[in-house]
Amino acid sequence: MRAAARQHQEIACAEAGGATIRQLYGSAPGEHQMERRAASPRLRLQSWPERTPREAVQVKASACERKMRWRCATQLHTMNSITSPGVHLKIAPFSNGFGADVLGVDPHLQLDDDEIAQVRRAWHLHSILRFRRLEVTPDEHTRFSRRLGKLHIMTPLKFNLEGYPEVFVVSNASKRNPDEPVGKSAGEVGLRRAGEGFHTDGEDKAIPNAGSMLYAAQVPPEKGDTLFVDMYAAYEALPSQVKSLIAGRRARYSRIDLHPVHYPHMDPLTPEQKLERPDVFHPLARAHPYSGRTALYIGRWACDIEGLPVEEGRALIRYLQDFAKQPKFIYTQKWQKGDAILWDNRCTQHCATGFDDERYVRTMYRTTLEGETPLMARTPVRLKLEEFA
Ligand SMILES: O=C(O)CCC(=O)C(=O)O
Ligand SMILES: [Fe+2]
Repeated sequence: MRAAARQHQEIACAEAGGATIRQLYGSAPGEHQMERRAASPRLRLQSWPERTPREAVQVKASACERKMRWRCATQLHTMNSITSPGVHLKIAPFSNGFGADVLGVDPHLQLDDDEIAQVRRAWHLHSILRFRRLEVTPDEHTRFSRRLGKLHIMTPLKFNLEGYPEVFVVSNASKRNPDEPVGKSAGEVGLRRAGEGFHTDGEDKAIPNAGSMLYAAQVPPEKGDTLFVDMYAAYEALPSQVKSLIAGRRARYSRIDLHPVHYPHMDPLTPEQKLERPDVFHPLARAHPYSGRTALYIGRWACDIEGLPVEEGRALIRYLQDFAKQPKFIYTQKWQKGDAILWDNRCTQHCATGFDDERYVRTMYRTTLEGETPLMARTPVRLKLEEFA
């Protein structure tokens, strides 16, 4: 065997040869270690399809090149947007490039076409954009969002703002007096305690939402933060064996199976609602249609993994969810009234955190952008499970 071919085989072997899923996760991150379970003796992971050494090198080189190009583009964009004359907005990235402030923006979000193009570019580069000191009406909020893409109308309609079906309301305010929390009685103006658990909007639908823009109309004096995860960074940091393991694989998302788990306090789904929310399958390694980068795509409605025994799939999902929750991937938004965050659901996850909702009111308005079918990322090595003969 030629040296290069042997080396290639050794790499494939080191990444995949004979390892069980349990062995691959030996070093689970964070405090939530994956439940230890007996590894199935029938599973064997092998590299597939075989790549020639030349192909393997090419794939690695082009991935490197893409990363370099992306870094250069990010830096150039940042420099240009801060210094170029004639560009109205300033894009000030947060310290690690995940997230950026949009400065110099009109408080009513009246932007010209160049500024919209600038916002769109910055959004694709930084994944989340923060706008501060806005004073937008629901009309201005929807008009601005619509310039970024087609708007999605959330169902059930009862949580949307009256007269504005495109504005979804996250709130614990009482309908009788919107300055008061609803407390234990019924009759709040929007969906209360929405999104408490890491997720991406619409992950349980065949066409998840591309983005969302959340505007803080009323905030509590403490807590009620929103956490955002950089899922590009999470993907990039995954051990190579895990990247190989998830390559080409899809998770099953099930509102039907997980509704009782995530919403035990709510009514069970009706047969009609179940028909409206059938299970869907999405790639675990997702290619962003505009940046071309690969993000880890996993959220709280993921149940198990196509082609893996149920328990193995669940363990892998738990591992990936815990991996993504590491503080190093998280930006915490501490809301002030008038803040808005525009996020990209294709490469981030988010999670609302609690506050004293019997004492304070928190009212957030969200517009939601229609998305596209998630793209499977092309990756250098795919693994398939084989049974021992
Ligand atoms: O209220 C929040 O912090 C976020 C809620 C949420 O998940 C959403 O609006 O998509
Ligand atoms: Fe959400």
